[in-house]
Amino acid sequence: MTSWAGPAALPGVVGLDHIGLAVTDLEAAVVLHTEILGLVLRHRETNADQGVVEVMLSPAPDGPGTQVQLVAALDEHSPLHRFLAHRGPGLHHLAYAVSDVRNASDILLRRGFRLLYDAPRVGTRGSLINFVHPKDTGGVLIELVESAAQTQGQG
Ligand code: KFV
Ligand code: CO
Repeated sequence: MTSWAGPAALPGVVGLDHIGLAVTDLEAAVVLHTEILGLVLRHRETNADQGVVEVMLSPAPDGPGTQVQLVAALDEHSPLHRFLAHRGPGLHHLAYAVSDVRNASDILLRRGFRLLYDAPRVGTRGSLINFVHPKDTGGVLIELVESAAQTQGQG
């Protein structure tokens, strides 16, 4: 029988925010996801701290829902550049929406997971983000996202 979250499980996971895809050619990936797959382009942003240019797309025309994030390396110092050189384009990370990224990170830290940052950093649309090391999570880089609306107490 499948068990639901027990008392020791991470609190405040409120959804699957986005799936991150590492791409080498951002414009070609945008064409694939919009003109061929029919997703809606929602947002484009450069995040120098993360070393990426990113595009957010949504499969739902009437609401954002879970999004697809295309991430391309900004330069050769980017972690994306390293990933693409070693593994090539493809699935890069899963981003869970959490109600409180500091709390979620602290809980995971106390349980022995490696968080990439001591304090949250700025992600898409002013969100606060942290990552759990993929070697601690079955080979999947997990991003924790607290949206700017949540940070401002609006959601
Ligand atoms: N998924 C799974 N495994 C990965 C991985 C990934 N994304 N990246 C690296 N690895 C594996 C890699 O294959 C290797 O395993 C090991 O981790 C170390 O890789 O068995 P192997 O081959 O030894 P390295 O040495 O290539 O990488 P490292 O220098 O250790 O860096 C890995 C990591 C996860 C620490 C680095 O990529 C990182 O700092 N990532 C966090 C920042 C990031 O990825 N930003 C881009 C997304 S920005 C975003 O999503 C935003 C802004 N947002 O708001 O949503
Ligand atoms: Co992301």
